[in-house]
Amino acid sequence: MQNNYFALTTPPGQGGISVIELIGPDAHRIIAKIFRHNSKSAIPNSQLSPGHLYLGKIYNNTDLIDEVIIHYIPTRHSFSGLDTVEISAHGGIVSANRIKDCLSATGAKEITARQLINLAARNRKINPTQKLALKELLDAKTTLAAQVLLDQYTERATLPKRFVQALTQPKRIVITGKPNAGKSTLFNALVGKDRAIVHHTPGTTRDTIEETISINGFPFILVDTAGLGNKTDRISNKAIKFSRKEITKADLVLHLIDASETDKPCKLPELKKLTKDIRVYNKIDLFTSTIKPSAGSIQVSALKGAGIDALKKAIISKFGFGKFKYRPGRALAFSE
Ligand SMILES: Nc1nc2c(ncn2[C@@H]2O[C@H](COP(=O)(O)OP(=O)(O)O)[C@@H](O)[C@H]2O)c(=O)[nH]1
Ligand SMILES: [Mg+2]
Repeated sequence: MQNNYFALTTPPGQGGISVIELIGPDAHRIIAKIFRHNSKSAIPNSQLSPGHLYLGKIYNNTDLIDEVIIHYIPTRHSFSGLDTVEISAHGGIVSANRIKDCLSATGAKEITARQLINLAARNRKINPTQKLALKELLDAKTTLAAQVLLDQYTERATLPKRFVQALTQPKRIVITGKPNAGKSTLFNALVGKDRAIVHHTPGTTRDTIEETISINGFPFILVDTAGLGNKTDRISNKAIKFSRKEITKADLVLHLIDASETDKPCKLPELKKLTKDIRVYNKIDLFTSTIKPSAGSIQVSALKGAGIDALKKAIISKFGFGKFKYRPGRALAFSE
C-alpha cells in the first residue's frame, strides 16, 4: 500500500503516552489489519466514526503489541490533508517501536514530524508561513519565541517580504567617508557605547568593526570602516580595500562628510552603484561649511549626539520600515 505514512508525534523516550499518526488513503484498511476492538459489539474498523475514541489492542499477527486508543480523523479535518488514524499507545520507546514495526510491515512508510508538516503544506492544509512557523516551533527555545511562532501559525495574515527578511537577516549599514569625518564617533553614537576607537589623527580605524544595533526593533548590522581616503590621506591601501568591499556588501551607506571643512563628498564608482545612501553632514556644532547640504541629507553632531534621532528616522524610512507596527497576536515575520 503506497502513499501511506506513519509518524511518531510524541518525543521518543519515556512518557505517559506515545502518539503515532497513521496517514494515507489506506489508513482504514491498515488499522483494520492490526487493531481489534475490546468490545465485541464494536463497529467494524471500516466504519470508524470521526470524533469517537476506540479502545482496543494492536496485534502483530497473533502477538499482542499494546492496548491503545484510536481516533479517526477524516481528510477534511486532518492536519495532513489525508485520512488519519491517531494511535495513542502506552508511553515508552519499546511500545512505540513495536507499533512502528507493525505499521512498517503493512507497507506504510515512517516519516518524521517535519515531513508530516511538509505533507500538510503539500496538501495545502497550511500555508508556507505556517509550515515554517511549525517547524521553528519544534525548535523554539523560549516562551516568547514559541508565542510569536504560534501567532504565525494561527494568523493567516503575513507581512510583506521586506519585513520578513529584515527581522531575521539584518540589513547592513556601512559608514563611510574621508578619514577624520567622524565615522567612528557616529558609529559609537549609533551603537550607544564606545566600541570604535575615535582619534583626531586620520586613519585610526584600520579594519572594519561591526555591531548589531536595533532601531525601532529592527536589527541592523552597523559597520565602521577606515573610510575612503585620497592618496594623500594617511590611510592604508589595505584599509581602503576593506572599506570598498564593505560598501559593495552594504544595504545602505551612510556617507559622512565633515561639514566643518570644505569637504567634498567622495566620488567613487562604488558609491555611484549604490541603491541606497544617506549623506550625513557631521560636526554641525562647528558648522562653518561653505557646502550647502544637499536635499535629503541629514546634519548631525556625532560628538554631541545632535541629529542622531533624525538619522535613525531617515534610516527606517529609507528601508520603508516606518509603517511596521507589531501587535502581539499579529503575524510577525520570522523568516523569509
Ligand atoms: N566637534 C566635533 N568633532 C567631532 C564630531 N565627530 C567627530 N569629531 C572628532 O573628529 C575626530 C575624528 O573622529 P573619528 O570618529 O575618529 O573619525 P573617523 O576617522 O571618520 O572615524 C575626533 O577628534 C572626533 O572627536 C562632531 O560631531 N563634532
Ligand atoms: Mg574611524
